[in-house]
Amino acid sequence: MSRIIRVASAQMGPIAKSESRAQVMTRLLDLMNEAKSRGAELVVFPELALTTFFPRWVIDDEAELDSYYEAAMPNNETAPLFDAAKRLGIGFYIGYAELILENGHKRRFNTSILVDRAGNITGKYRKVHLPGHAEPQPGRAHQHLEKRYFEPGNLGFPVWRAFGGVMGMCICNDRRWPETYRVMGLQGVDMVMLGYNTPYDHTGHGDIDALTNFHNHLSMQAGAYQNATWVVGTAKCGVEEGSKMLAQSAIIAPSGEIVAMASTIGDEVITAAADLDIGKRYRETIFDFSRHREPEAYRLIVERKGAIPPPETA
Ligand code: ING
Repeated sequence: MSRIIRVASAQMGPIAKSESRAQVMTRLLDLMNEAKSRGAELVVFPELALTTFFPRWVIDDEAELDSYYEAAMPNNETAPLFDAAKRLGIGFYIGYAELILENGHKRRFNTSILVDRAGNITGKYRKVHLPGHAEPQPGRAHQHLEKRYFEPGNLGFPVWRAFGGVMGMCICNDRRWPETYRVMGLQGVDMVMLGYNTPYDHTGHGDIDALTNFHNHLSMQAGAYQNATWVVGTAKCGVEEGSKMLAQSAIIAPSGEIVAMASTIGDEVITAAADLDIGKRYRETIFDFSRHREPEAYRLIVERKGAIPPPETA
């Protein structure tokens, strides 16, 4: 019997700096209700879905910076989303800025959680690949200071048995790195959920930034196909505080095919009936890792951070 998950991607348009948690919550609840009305049992919200993408600015005032983080989850402002999930019987992925106190010190992560259909947190992930810089860069219209405001994630790439399958999470830039999908693929993941906030002016190189849309889907489609998994990628998009951000939220099958895609740059729900057994067929043939992978041959893939210097030319 096929394992079908009716999944929704709930794309969000811009969140203004001035938008309160309550105003954002209203939008999230509207999107969750729309997803439910279409039969979804799981909805994927974007990265940093509760606030504007604040790493585009230098923020020196600690109280102002802390205002973008959640010190607890759920909390008074976000509880309505958990209550709605329980009432509607729909689970969700949501990204947010996490602030914890550990041994009297503040630690900050770009985090996502997976919440089940009873409104309980099933899993947590903290973004590993932080793009951009820790120090402001001269000449940029918008900074990208995730390395200033977050630590690299310290939870690895776990997967969880939930929604009738094996579920995994990542966040935004993670989707560009093959290791992200492979670590979960080796754990038999059936569906990778991710949110993204992707500005069009990230690198400042016109030829690269002009391919932002192409590289977005290329990364997710390749990750899906090469690891026999569904990928649900949800954008926060549109022109947010002057920064133009990519939309194109998509639901991608283990074949690598895009089966649903957003067509606006605002709040929009897309859905698909994801047959998890499609991935199973790829894992039993082309990507049967136990039969076809040769780890001994991958000797250059060691725990290295940087590139391996090629041999000097003779
Ligand atoms: N944003 C972007 C992302 O990885 C980026 C940064 C944009 C990298 C364009 C490369 C090209 O989609 C976040 N938040 O990671």
